[in-house]
Amino acid sequence: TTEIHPGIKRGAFSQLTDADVSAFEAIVGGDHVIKDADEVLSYNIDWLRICRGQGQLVLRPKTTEEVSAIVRHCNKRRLAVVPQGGNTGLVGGSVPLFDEIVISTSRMNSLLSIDPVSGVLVAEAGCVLEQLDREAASQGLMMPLDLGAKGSCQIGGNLATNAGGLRLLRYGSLRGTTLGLEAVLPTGQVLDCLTTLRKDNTGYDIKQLLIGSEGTLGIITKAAILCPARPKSVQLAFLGLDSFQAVLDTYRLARRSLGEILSAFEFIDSESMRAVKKNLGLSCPLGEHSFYVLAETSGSNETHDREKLDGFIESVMSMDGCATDGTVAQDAGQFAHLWSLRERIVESLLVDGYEYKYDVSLPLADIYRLVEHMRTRLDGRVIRTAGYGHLGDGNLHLNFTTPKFDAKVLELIEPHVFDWVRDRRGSVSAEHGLGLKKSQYIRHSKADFAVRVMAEVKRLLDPNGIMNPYKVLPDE
Ligand code: FAD
Ligand code: S2G
Ligand code: ZN
Repeated sequence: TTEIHPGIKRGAFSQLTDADVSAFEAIVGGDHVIKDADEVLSYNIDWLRICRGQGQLVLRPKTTEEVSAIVRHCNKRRLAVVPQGGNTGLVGGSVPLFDEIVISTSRMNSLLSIDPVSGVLVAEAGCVLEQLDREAASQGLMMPLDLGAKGSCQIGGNLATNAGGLRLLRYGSLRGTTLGLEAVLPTGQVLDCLTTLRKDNTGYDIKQLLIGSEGTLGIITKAAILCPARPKSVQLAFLGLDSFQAVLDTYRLARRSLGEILSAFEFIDSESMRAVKKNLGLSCPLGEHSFYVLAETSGSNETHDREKLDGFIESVMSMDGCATDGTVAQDAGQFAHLWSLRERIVESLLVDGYEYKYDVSLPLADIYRLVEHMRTRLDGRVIRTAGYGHLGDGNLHLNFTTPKFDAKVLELIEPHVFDWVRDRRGSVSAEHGLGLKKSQYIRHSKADFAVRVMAEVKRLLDPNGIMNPYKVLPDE
């Protein structure tokens, strides 16, 4: 972290005392107050292993009441805290920067209810996404989001980061599929907005403030999510294309010919594919292409869906300069393998060494121009410049790798890449949030007055600034 943020100073928070530790033990029980340095270490290091904090204490509460009592104590004592779910966040938001106390939601993992008729699932924040999707499947439902991190990320963290993922194209964002939530505010007060109603137009929709707040406005403890019916038929086409224009033309065709059953449209460039093949030993069923596309359909009638998908593939293959190669997953194994080529890119890039990650929204026509521009700018300085992502959402994942952190490479990338995005009215963070790493670029995507209103809201809800300090809002 010091490599990335040499300038940030520890805020005027209290230091932890033995009396604090005893108070926490009285709240959650000694077994759930972690002081052992080795055990605490993993809670201080982020998934990318780039950020490493100096937190000395991890608390693992079981109930909302315990979270409330902990936060009330911390607020009174001005002890800084960082909420942590699955710790799969990619912007340094989930780990301490200095000695903040980690409040882990991992023990708050009860599924509270699923209504198979309305599709409403109510769960505690610490439920792992994949676990909830399994529970939903048992009722003929599915979670409205899917991420490569599903095996570890928790629904509380998904809400806090307003995670997008592979299904957003079809099911929208959590802002639309979250009906209610309960949270503990930085003063320790419990905010109960846990409705399960689809319509409730009574006053300001405060839950939306907490969604995407990355743990800076409170700790989400429960959520009510609207789950779609689990599709009876899911098909996956994997195409090889030789230009980004062909990727755009194929997407246009997919929207027109697959229409309502299109559930995901992801692209992978040749550098990304090389990384998963070389670094993870995964095989690609197609030959060498400049781009690969995964087009997934989810519907209720296999014959109908296959007919539409076959028709789409035929038109794409017959269109000049479009896809030159393609295959359709024939069974669950092939389906999972094709998706792993996309979902494991981030893991494959980590094998190169240090990963500089950029998650941006851009007008579709600009998406690959940025990759080519940066590839030229960094020519010879990096192992790889990889471009892939959620094309349907206009969301590019642009990653560079070097054997180890290189300050000169970072200087070549930032702020240039963010200026380039800002000049094309894109967003410097499409779905991962700002966390620690990108907070100083918030004004590249938000007007100054809007940032000032955010700071007012933060001051109102967190008067002592103890909730995940140094994150999201620039540290003025
Ligand atoms: P954490 O990493 O623990 O925390 C993330 C942030 O939320 C932190 O700021 C933390 O303080 C805060 N937080 C956590 N829990 C709570 C809570 N209960 N209340 C309040 N604040 C809380 N993200 C996407 O959007 N789309 C993707 O496609 C995607 N794919 C990924 C693939 C891989 C392999 C990996 C490693 C990550 C991916 N991510 C993706 C990023 C990450 O998984 C998401 O941001 C996820 O939502 C984080 O959930 P988490 O439980 O791990 O949260
Ligand atoms: C994805 C997470 C990993 C990355 O794979 O969709 O959101 O590489 C990303 O940024
Ligand atoms: Zn993503």
